[in-house]
Order: sequence, then structure tokens, then C-alpha cells
Amino acid sequence: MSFPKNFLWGGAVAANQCEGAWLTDGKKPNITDVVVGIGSNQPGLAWNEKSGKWEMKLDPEKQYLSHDGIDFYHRYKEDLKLFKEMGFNCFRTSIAWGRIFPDGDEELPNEAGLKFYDDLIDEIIRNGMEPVITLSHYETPLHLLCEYGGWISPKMITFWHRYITTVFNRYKGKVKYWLTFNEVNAMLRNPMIAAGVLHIDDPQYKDDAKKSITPKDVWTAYRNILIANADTVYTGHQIDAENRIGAMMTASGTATYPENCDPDNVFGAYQTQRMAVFYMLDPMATGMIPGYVERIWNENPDLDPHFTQRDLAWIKANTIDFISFSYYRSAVYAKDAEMTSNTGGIKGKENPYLSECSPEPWSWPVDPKGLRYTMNVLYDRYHLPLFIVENGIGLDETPDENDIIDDSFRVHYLKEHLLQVHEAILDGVECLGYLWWGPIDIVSAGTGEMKKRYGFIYVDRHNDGTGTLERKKKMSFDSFKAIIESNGDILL
Ligand code: BGP
Repeated sequence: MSFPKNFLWGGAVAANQCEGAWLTDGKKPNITDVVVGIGSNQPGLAWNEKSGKWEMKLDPEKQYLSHDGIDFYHRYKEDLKLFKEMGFNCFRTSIAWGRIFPDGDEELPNEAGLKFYDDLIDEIIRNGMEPVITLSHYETPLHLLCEYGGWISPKMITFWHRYITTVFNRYKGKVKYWLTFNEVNAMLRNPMIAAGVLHIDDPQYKDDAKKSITPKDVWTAYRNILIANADTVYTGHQIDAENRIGAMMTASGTATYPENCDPDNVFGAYQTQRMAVFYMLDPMATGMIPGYVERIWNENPDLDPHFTQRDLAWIKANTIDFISFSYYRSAVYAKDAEMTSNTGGIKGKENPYLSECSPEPWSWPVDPKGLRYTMNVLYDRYHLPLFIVENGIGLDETPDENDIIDDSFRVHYLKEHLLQVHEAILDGVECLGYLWWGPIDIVSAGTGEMKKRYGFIYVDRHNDGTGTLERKKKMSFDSFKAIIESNGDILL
């Protein structure tokens, strides 16, 4: 009745949200370096008439907090020590592609960038943690967007191949779990960050093919990314048969419930699940382009990215080993509701049966059973091991007059979600592990702020960029530690 014996317990971060040092040791900008929050539709880019290209032009009015992050680049030893103290046996981070290939299209990698990850990965292992590496956590080098339009260009497949071959060879025998593209299924709603394509969401460029992408381009990127994903599986296995290559999805959209039993709402909710998650995961996990996606292209031939038979055979031959995903919230579909989204997932109508949510302005509903539902749906559909690589809650916190941060709501959130993970395991779902998102406060992906804190460890840095960067344990630190120590038994 317990959690599995070798269950992986730990936390997850992304290079671009914690490392800082955005131009150190040869690194050049990633796409996330020019936005303040991925929801921003105004990246810090300007059109250069002379070169006929976009180039970086940051907005002096904005705080790009991710440029310095929490200085994990220089402080990771101290942070990993704290994670070890909590009992983590696993830690997920990403390699910033732009540290290894700063422009993305070089022939040879940047040795200084590789050296940083040599040290970081060794330190993770030395502290008794299994490293889980995301190959790109929204981290396409900016140059690839400005020069090639990003993943709309098939050249990206070559650049990606060079990058993954370099890191697979370098970390062979050290890293076993690799995740391809973070939350890549968010590409339809956030093409620039999730799919690494040059999408300037500004009506003035809408019809200017040179300056922004068209709806067809997003499907072209879908094709190129699926080919690159299959290549990652193939190359990863070739270089080391021990490698396990997983897709990484924002799976919250799986828990999209119909508002009621009106068949239009039931089918609408299902269609939302498909176009939020399955349209990407079906081909990665089963090797098939689903009929409901082909239908879009049949009905709108302009959108058809034209997969060749060779592409399809390649995708079919190289499917992923496991499914990793983030889960934050559920949603309610109603035919008369607007379905919007944020980093947490899909937003629809309010769910009157859920009484808790994260604080304003984020207000993400808390739905632990939605995690059990998501795990069951994914496992029933794909029969592949699941790995929860993101779950957590962002709160606005300040130490009290005694310098204590009482985050009992986080502990409650954690426990309730873990109980549902346990239920899913009893339901027969194979689950490799549970990684908390942001075990230490980092810059928010969605809004680019420090104020939205996920950590068991507080970091003294604020939205205006001030702060000592000092680390401090919150009350939840000991709670997660006790859970891990008992392999989850104290929850049961
Ligand atoms: C996921 C991303 C993470 C992340 C998390 C929380 O979508 O993979 O990078 O930060 O959401 O989102 P936010 O930081 O917007 O609260």
C-alpha cells in the first residue's frame, strides 16, 4: 500500500528561471531572456529595416528578473545541499541550449558552457540525486528565431541534432532521464515560447510573412518538432542504451471537465483535452498523427504541413520511453465560455465544487483529484510510465517579525496532491516519481516576477530587483523532508 520502493522524490527548476548569469561564459540570449513572463506578447525585439531581421531591443522600463534569476549559476552548491537535507533523491533542471551553442547554429559547442553543466551534474550526483535534464525549457537561442524564424525552419532539426548529440555524449553514464521540449503542447496557445517560433502577436505584422508567422507556420513547427523529438529518442538510445527519453507536457488541460451532461459540453471538453494535450502526445507516444488533427488540415488545406511518408515512419519508429508532465489546476468547459490559458493550463468557467485556489491575482483553482484523473487518463491512453515533474503552488510570502515563513497552505496542497498520486498508483498507474515545482523560490515563467513563490526555501529577491539573495527555510521544508524520509508513509 506504500509508494513504490524506488520512487523518485525531489524538485524541478529551469535554467532560465534560476541560473541568472544570462550572458556569462559565452552564453547568448534565449527567447525567454527577451520577455517578462511568457504571457507577454511584446518581446524585447525591434525590426531592423537594414538587415530585414528582428533583433534584441530590451524595454528599459521593464525588469528582466530572469537575467540574474536567483544566481543559481554561482550558488547551486549551497542550494543542492539544502535539497539533500530535505532528502531529495532526484533533481530536475534544464540545460540552457544557449550556453552550449550560444547562437544555436555554430558547428562547435562552447566549452565554458559544457564545463558549467559538468560541474552542476556532478554536484547533483554527489548529493545523492538522480539528475533529470530538460533539453529545452523554453530555451531556444534567440538568434535561431531572428535568423531562421525558429522551428518553422527544417534547419532547426540539424541544429537540435548537434546540440543533443553533444550533451548526450558529454553526460553519458551520468544522466539517464532526459526530457525533450518543456510543455511543448502549449505551442498552439503560445507559439513563441513553447514552440520557439518567431511569433509577434501584434496586429500590425499580421499579414507580413517576413515579420511574423502565419497559422500554417505553427503546424510546420509541429512537424519539425515531432521529427526532432523522434531524433532525440533515436540518438539518445544510440549513444547510451540506458537513456530514457520522455516527452514533457503541460497536462493540466487533461483535467478539463464538462460543465454538465449536455453532449455539446461533454464532447467540447473532450475536444479541449485533445487540442491541449493529446494532439502532441499521441504522435510522440504512439507514433500516429491523430485523425482529429488531420481533419483540421483536410478542412483547411492551407494549414497542412505535409508530413512525408518518411517523416511518418520516423516518428512511428521512435516513440518516447515515458511521459513527464506538469499539473497545476483543472478547468471547466462550457460551450458558451471563453477558454483561455496561462502557465497553469486551460482556464474556462469557475468550478463551483472547488473551494480553494491560489491567491489573487493568480487564482489557480486547487484540485488534487484532478491529478489522479490526469494520471489515470494518461496511463489508460498510452500505457507508458508517468513522471510528475511539476506540481506546486505559487504564494506571495514575506518572513514575519520572527523571521518565520509559515506556508501551511503549501503543506496542505502538497499532502492533498500526494494522496491523490498514491490513489492513482493504487489504481494501477506506473509512476516514476514526484518532483515539486520550484523547491526554491525562482522567477515565475508566466509573469516574470519573484513575488509568486513556490519554494520550500525562500530567496530574498523582490520584483523591483532588490534583495540579498539570502536563502531561508520555510516551514514546509521540514514537512516535505518528513514525507520523503518515510517514503510517503506518514501521509497514509
Ligand atoms: C510551467 C512551466 C514552469 C513554471 C510553472 C509555474 O508552465 O514549465 O516553467 O514556472 O509552469 O508557472 P508560473 O511560474 O507562471 O507560476
